[in-house]
Amino acid sequence: MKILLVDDSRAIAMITTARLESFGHEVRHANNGQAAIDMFRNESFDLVLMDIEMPGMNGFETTTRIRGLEGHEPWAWTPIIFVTATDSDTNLITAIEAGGDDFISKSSPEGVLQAKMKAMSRIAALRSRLAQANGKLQDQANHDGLTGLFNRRAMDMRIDTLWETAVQKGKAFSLLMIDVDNFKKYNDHYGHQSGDDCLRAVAAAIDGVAMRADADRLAPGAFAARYGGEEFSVIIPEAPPGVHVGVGLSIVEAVAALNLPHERNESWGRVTVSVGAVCVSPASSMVKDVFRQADELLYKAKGSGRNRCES
Ligand code: GH3
Ligand code: MG
Ligand code: MG
Ligand code: MG
Ligand code: MG
Repeated sequence: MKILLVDDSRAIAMITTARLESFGHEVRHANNGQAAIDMFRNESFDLVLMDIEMPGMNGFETTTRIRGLEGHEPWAWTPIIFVTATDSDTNLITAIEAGGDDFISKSSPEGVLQAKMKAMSRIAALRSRLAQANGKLQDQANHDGLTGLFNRRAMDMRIDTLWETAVQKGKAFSLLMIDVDNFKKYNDHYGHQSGDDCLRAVAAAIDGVAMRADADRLAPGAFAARYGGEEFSVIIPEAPPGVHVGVGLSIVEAVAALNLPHERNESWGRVTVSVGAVCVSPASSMVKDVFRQADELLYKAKGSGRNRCES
């Protein structure tokens, strides 16, 4: 285990470190509360052994502050065992209240610390597995399985936040709605499996345009999502004026440039998309209005021959 040892006494720290290292643990030492918090913020540990009496910030306060650090949600907590000279029930209660997990007296027999560390390492292993599983679930919940793009849910959630930010900063907000042309006919003609492959390729092309626009600082923060079925969207938060038009055109061109044959796509003969692109001031409109406007423009693009962007 990688252990953070917090103790103001250099002598105790040296003895404890030697003991723990002889059991194969890696030990880092902090000789006061603030140093411990700083180390904890920058590195991850499997266990913290925390002294209580220290000049300045004591062990309880240090622990409370460590537990309050961002990104240290209860399920991801690193176990903290208090190690102290005074063995009292009051200290145990305060230790747990402060966010500690266990308490041990400096005068406890050798094996007790070992046993408690073993118990804590089991819990730590469980916590880290939970954190991993949670991360994976989070990822799955936000991404579309077919294309790997953000899904509708993730997009809706991000929009709410981005919208608020744009309102606060007085910036414009852009939405592009993108729909594959005559895709039902594509499925009918080439089969559903090929339809899926086609959607993946189109998604990658759209994503590529959004990522490039973001990377080039042309449309900072631009991202693509699968809105549903054969419909995609691109959000440009804090959109510089006019940028949505260029991004929309680039998407139309990027998809056509894939040169995926689509015999039944009327005059185009290959896979194409239609785009409706809007840019609004969020202070004077609502999210649903932006979607309605983008839909109307998309409908217009469909009506005027497809393979184009209306803005
Ligand atoms: P338009 O140019 O007007 O958009 O015509 P369209 O045929 O593309 O539009 P329509 O809404 O009639 O058909 C969309 C089709 O997209 C129907 C549906 O089966 C297909 N589709 C939606 N999701 C998927 C998917 O995940 N995989 C495949 N292969 N097809 C899908
Ligand atoms: Mg001390
Ligand atoms: Mg559609
Ligand atoms: Mg449709
Ligand atoms: Mg379509």
